[in-house]
Amino acid sequence: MAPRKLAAGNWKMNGTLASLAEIDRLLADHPAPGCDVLICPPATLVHAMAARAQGRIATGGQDCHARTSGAHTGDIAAAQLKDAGASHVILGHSERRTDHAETDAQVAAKAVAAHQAGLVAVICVGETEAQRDAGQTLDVISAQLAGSVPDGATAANTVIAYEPVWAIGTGRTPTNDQIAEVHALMRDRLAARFADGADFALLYGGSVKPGNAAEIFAIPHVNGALVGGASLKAEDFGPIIAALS
Ligand code: G2H
Repeated sequence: MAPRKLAAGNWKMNGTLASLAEIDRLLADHPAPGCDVLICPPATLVHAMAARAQGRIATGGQDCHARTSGAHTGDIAAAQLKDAGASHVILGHSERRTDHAETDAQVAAKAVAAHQAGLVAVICVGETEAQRDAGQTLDVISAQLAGSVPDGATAANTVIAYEPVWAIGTGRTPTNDQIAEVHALMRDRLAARFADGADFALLYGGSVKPGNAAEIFAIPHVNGALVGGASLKAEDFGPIIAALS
């Protein structure tokens, strides 16, 4: 099995029920995309989005708790996301790692919970600018993969997103060679650890937009993108989906 191509949108803390009109526009403009399409809205919109998209666009959460239930005010269990209609969940996004001090071990525990609930875990890794400047990028990515991806991961239940922290929402992107180097490393690491490591979908994320998507998708081992700002409007996300299709 070759890795599946995936255009994933991360709405972050943006959007209201009115924003779901973008789903209608995407479905009208791209009725039969040549790749999987996923949108991860705020938790408040997961159920409504899943109902609106009717399986033609997958719906995901942006985080889940490692436990299945209990006294964890404000948190959401993986099974609750599944119950609301989600099929995926983003885990270990750098904004979670920074804002909530999430560790690799916590991300791995959340991924186990996601898998147990039947969700695909979209696990994010990425170096800071200081780490890149210090020549530590490959070591950082290797360590995050080793620590954040649980032993039960398979190509069917896990997607990896490489998101350099310094490229997120900044308009800056790595060079094609820098993306290629990290994606080749991730492929090697996954293939060394998992029987189907060659089949995991590997996404690039960080300031992907219509103008740079095709170039990024041409890089070896880039199987799609995790898109933030440019996923909010169909007029931006649509061309990215088309570039991957
Ligand atoms: C990186 C990305 C989406 P943006 O966080 O995960 O956001 O495309 O806005 O840089």
